[in-house]
Amino acid sequence: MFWFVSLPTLLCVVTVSFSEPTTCEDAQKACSVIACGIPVTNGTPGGDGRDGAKEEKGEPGQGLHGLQGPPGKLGPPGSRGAPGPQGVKGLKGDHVDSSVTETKLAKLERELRSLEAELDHIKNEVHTFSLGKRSGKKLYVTNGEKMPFSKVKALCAELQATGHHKNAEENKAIMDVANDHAFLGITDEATEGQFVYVTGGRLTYSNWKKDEPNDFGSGEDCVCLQQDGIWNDVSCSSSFVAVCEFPA
Ligand SMILES: [Ca+2]
Ligand SMILES: [Ca+2]
Repeated sequence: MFWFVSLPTLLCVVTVSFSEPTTCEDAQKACSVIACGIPVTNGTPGGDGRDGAKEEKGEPGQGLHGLQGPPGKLGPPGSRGAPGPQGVKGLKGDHVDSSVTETKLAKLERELRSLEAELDHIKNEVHTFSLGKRSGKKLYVTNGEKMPFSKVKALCAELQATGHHKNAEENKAIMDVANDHAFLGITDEATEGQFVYVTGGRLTYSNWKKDEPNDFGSGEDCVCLQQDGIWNDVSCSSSFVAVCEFPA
């Protein structure tokens, strides 16, 4: 009888008797014929030998870079972003409206014409009620108040009065409008005894009382027109009617 004992690396074919050898050596001793060897069978096909072991990645090459190509096509528009925060409110601008300007100008013109008419009316009233007296091209006006000469000068300057009487007719006009003793715009404050107009210039007409001007007492540097039309030098601090002269 033949037993085949298969082992991973050893196949032992033994022709033996009924005694039971445990190894080939035992069988060699016990068997008349012993054949020992490695069984040969057909193996799997080998590789083609081309695939070697994978090597590590090599260093970059040293060749020249090519020129940069043209820009690519414009991509599609992106989605609309969220609205930003509200800005600060700006200052109110100037509104130019020519129609408004013309309206204002027309209103000013109407007011100017109204003032001119009112001024003419006042001039007529002054003349009618003897608050003023016209003489030639001059108009003499008074408010009827008595005051020191310094206030008379300030009042007439504020009213932009001009000039002073320079003849008998104008002297009478002042006498009539004042209806009292009045200051004339004449003084010798700058040089004693040398009377001049307060607006400048030497006198071209005078109507002094006898023995005047006498610079009486502590001094008299202003001139008073008496109700009889003659002149007397008096103290500038005395109070007499103020009369101012305007072009008629
Ligand atoms: Ca004097
Ligand atoms: Ca005098």
